[in-house]
Amino acid sequence: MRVVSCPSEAAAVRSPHCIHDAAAPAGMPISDLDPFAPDFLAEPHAGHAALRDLGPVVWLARYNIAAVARHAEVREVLRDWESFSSARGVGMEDLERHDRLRLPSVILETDPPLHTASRGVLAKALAPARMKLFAEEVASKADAVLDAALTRGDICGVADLAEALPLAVFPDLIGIPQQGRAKLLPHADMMFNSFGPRNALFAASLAGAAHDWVEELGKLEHLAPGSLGAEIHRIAGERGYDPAEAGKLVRALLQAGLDTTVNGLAAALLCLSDAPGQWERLRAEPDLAGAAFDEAVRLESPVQTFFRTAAREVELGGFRLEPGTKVLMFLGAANRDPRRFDDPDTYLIGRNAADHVGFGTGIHHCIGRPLAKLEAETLLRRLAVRVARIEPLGPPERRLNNTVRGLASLPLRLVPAA
Ligand code: OVM
Repeated sequence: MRVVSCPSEAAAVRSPHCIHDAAAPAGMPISDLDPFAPDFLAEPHAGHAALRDLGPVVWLARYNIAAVARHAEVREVLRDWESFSSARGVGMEDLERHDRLRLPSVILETDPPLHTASRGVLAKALAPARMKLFAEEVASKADAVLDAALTRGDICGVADLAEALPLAVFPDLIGIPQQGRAKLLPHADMMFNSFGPRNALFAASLAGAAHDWVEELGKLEHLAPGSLGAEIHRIAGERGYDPAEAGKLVRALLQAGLDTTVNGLAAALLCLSDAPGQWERLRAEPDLAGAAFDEAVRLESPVQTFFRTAAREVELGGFRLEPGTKVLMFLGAANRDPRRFDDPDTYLIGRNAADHVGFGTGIHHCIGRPLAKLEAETLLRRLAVRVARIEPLGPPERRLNNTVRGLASLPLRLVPAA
């Protein structure tokens, strides 16, 4: 990595996708790394270490934005929603100055009080205590997915497990029709690319955009009676929402809840197949299934990055940021910060990783986490009981995305338990 030291040099590395014109605050370390370049996304850890080591805040000269990669500062930015606003967008663009490419999310890209109201509806529908309503259905679908995988023996961990269970569970749970479900993952891929710059990855994923369809699906008339989607409408209605606003909450869940869970599960399968000792530990103690998932989310951080915008003049890491400065948070780098975690690059299902930021922290922390945990914990627990060994059959392939660290394929051999 090259550290750019003078402004004229910095101008030379400006990305063609740069949409900001702010200048680095005096004295802030400057980097010319492009964290959205394919080689960085494929293998981000050396770049993350370099960014952490440059300082508590770094200026990214390619995009004219500030960035934080250490655990302490990522946590600080996530928790100080008054200084670091979500309402101006949690992607690269500043929604006050740039065209909005995404449909406005009424939860992800809002601040209190609007955020508080939206959050309250989804929090009630997705409360941890409600997850037992779904436990039996998830367990029987997990066993069906495992039946099919064990029949094959040699499988793709992504298609046959990590995608298979959430695809069997999530759309039915929300209550959407069968028709068109294949659009959900490509649409999510486009959505998560859209938080980054308008680079080639984003352009290629635009073909998967299904905005009108996802918006239509949020309407009560398309949602099965008694489903989670219908329940969201019911709770929202009680709180004075009109049906169109309630539909936006269902849409947010549809956009955010599938791809993330798929890649969290894929991460867990990757970690477990790469660490036979940890797999043996899980087999001996299947109650560690939830911890095995959580530790994989720490290590792989399926959601790698989100942005905030300085709402006013703010101080961060000893520097003063101008109002409107974009701040890129490297969740994945924070989760491997040796300042916070011992042996940070090692998958250890018994570690206490409680304050990792893979699900965020503060008022925007992942609202779907209880549901993701239910799906992942159930599958990993049944896997630990029913499978003796889970072995890599070849190298996994990455699926590159501006936000999501994911896999395209994960060749595995499953050896059934006696
Ligand atoms: C939303 C949304 C979309 C994508 C991701 C996400 C992880 C939220 O529409 O609210 O959060």
